[in-house]
Amino acid sequence: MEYFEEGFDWDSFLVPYSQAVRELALKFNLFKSQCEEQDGYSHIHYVTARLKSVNSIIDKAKRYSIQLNELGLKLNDIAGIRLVTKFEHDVEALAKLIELRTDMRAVVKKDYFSEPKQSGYKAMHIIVEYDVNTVNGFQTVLCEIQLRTIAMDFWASIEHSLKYKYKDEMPESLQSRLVDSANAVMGLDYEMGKIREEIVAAQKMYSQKQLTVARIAAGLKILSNSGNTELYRQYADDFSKSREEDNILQLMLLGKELEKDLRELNIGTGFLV
Ligand code: 0O2
Repeated sequence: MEYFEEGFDWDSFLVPYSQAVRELALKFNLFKSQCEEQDGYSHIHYVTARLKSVNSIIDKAKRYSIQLNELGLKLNDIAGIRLVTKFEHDVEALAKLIELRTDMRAVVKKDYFSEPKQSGYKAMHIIVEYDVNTVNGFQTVLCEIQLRTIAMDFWASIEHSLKYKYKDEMPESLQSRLVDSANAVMGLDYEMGKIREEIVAAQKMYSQKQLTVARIAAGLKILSNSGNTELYRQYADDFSKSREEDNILQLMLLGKELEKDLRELNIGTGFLV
């Protein structure tokens, strides 16, 4: 099969995929930060994105006997997004959220959670159709969104490089050690899942505290710049005390009061605690 035909321009072919990868990475990163700001917790721990290299595309196309003119329809991971989560629970929640999105259409779901691969690989893959508008017009491309836990991501990245090193000739002893370590990963994910609620609550409290402290500090700066020295001193003292006592409730109340006073003084528009 010839993958370097005259007239076939790989760079142009990859433009919409490259755009899809960048747009989707941005969207999922925004989703992550909005959830953190709003709820103090995001199902996404981090996002990675990659465009498959021409070399890997050709290798895979050869493996599956995919013709050059069939790549767009039959190779669904040219554009790849990976959403790494802390817990398996987050994977399920994210899969549901992806299916509800209106800017992409989930067309295939591969559930390697219910049925892990023989290698030990455990993840959820969702193939979506995604519309891009490039300078050359509109195009719908397929993109593979992989959802996996941080523990499985660690295992998979190691296993992937070993697979790359050994191709199809990985020694059996190494294969079986990898299966053992995949089982250990599954055990870890299971154990962490059991204390998930406690961990999530602690994280929410921590980010709520960070946010409140940052906002009070911003409010205090506004107050200081406005010349209300006495009120500033009073708030600054209460702020230091609440911080020292590590009293989140007191900090939140202080923030609310500061917000009210700034409003009444007609300064610091947009300051919210
Ligand atoms: P890269 O470098 O990530 O692009 P395939 O399993 O690839 O022959 P299919 O049906 O397209 O066929 O695959 P699937 O199940 O959707 O998986 C594609 C991608 O999932 C792989 O991409 C890997 O990223 C990941 N993956 C699947 N199985 C395993 C596994 O056993 N171990 C690891 N580490 N990753 C896996 P590529 O093309 O391999 O590579």
